[in-house]
Amino acid sequence: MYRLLTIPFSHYVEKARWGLDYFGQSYTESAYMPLLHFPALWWATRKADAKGDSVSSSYSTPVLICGDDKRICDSSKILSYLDTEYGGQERSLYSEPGCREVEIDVHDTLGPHTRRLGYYHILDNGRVMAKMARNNVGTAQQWIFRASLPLGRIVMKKRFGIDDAGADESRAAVRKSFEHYSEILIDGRAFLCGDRFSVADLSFACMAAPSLLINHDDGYGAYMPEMSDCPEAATRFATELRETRAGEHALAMFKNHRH
Ligand SMILES: N[C@@H](CCC(=O)N[C@@H](CS)C(=O)NCC(=O)O)C(=O)O
Repeated sequence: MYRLLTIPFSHYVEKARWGLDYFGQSYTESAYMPLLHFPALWWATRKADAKGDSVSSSYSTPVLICGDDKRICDSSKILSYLDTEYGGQERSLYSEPGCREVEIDVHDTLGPHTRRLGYYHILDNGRVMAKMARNNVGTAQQWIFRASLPLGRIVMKKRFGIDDAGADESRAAVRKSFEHYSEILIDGRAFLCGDRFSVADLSFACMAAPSLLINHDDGYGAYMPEMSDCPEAATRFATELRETRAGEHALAMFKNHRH
């Protein structure tokens, strides 16, 4: 039985959760609101080789805790580990040519921007942030999170560069990525790489999710804000993206392959 340490609504976490579900592995989730995750992460990874990368720190989620006490830090490493353990020829997520390159590309160039935009749209809305906590973590954390939100906002804005200029930059980067993947899908193919569902489709769908406002009803594994709770700028952007080939593709991957 696995344990997954998470900030539950993170799209990097969703990638690992999707992998566990895809390979039919049972797991429990230890969920933390942002910043409240630090003590748990520190404790769980104190003997592990947790390193940050271009989009994250050594305190980033997801972390997979395996039965033999091994810790796997990073969504791509978790998927790759699960694939080696349970993939085989039939179920492998990595068999299609070019799929690993897509995974890396969307991790680096799409994921950080959809995250920044997601926070930009809701971080200052106390009611929506409280709803995120209420639907994702237990009562004690909800209270602490709400009490520490004024300070949390300052830290997170600084950490992720969340301001008007950052949002403009991220909107442009998300559009560029969607244009690129829409171009690939223009010939009507069902999957980004090769003939079957792969880590490319899974990763693109996850990294795109926050800007498409994909939520539980679309198949997302944690509570995300409903469209009706988001500011008009967010819903307008999501609607624009949902009308692209890449947007349709991400929604279809959640609908057809996220069980
Ligand atoms: N390379 C990492 C990125 C993970 C990541 O950036 N996680 C964010 C959630 S969106 C996080 O936990 N941030 C908190 C922190 O770094 O303190 C992965 O793919 O797992």
